[in-house]
Amino acid sequence: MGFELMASMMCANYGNLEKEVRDLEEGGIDSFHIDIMDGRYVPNFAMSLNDLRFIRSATSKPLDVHLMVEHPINTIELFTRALRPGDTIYIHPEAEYHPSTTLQKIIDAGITPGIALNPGTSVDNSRMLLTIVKKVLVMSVNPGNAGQMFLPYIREKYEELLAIKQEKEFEIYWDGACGLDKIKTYAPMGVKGFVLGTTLLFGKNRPYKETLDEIRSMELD
Ligand code: S6P
Ligand code: MG
Repeated sequence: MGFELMASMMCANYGNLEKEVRDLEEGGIDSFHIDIMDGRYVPNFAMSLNDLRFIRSATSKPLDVHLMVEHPINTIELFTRALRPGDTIYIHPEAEYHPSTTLQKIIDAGITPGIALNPGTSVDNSRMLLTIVKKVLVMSVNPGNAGQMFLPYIREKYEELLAIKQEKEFEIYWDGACGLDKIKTYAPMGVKGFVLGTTLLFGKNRPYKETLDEIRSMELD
């Protein structure tokens, strides 16, 4: 079974972002994960719209934009205009009064719609949205920072979503504290892609290609 690997670009070396993008591409990354934070919905600021625009211009691979902002509807056009068909925008449903309106704007702009579910957000709260979205990003850490500890109670949510997915059209993606063990177990169960940050890919003094090759050649459970 094929699975996708995404690079969490908030963990990249901003001293030479162009080289980071090139090395990741040459290493065989499938897409670039862009974490946008507003300092309100989460207590941090990560990447900017300008970082996003730069990465969009530096690669032909898809971009995965994870909006951790309050009321994304207020600024959604800034993001849809900076992206291309094939790119994805994830919103957090609880950050919006009417998440389906925002998702519709994403769809109308030709961008793939997704929702991100926090560790503390139940699937039930977003059940109707599962008929609209193409992707569900399941957070295995609380949103806001890289390098956090895996929260084991989210396992239940993966199982619930994997069961619902049989009758719907969305795919499930992993975000947060993703190690080899998680890919080994969850890829065969049907999780489609994994966001790689400090746990596995960045800050290891090891070429990205070596790590990505190791992941792809690993024997799955
Ligand atoms: C967290 C963010 C994530 C992190 C990723 C980093 O708010 O949405 O995408 O960047 O989790 O990976 P790691 O392995 O450092 O947890
Ligand atoms: Mg993210």
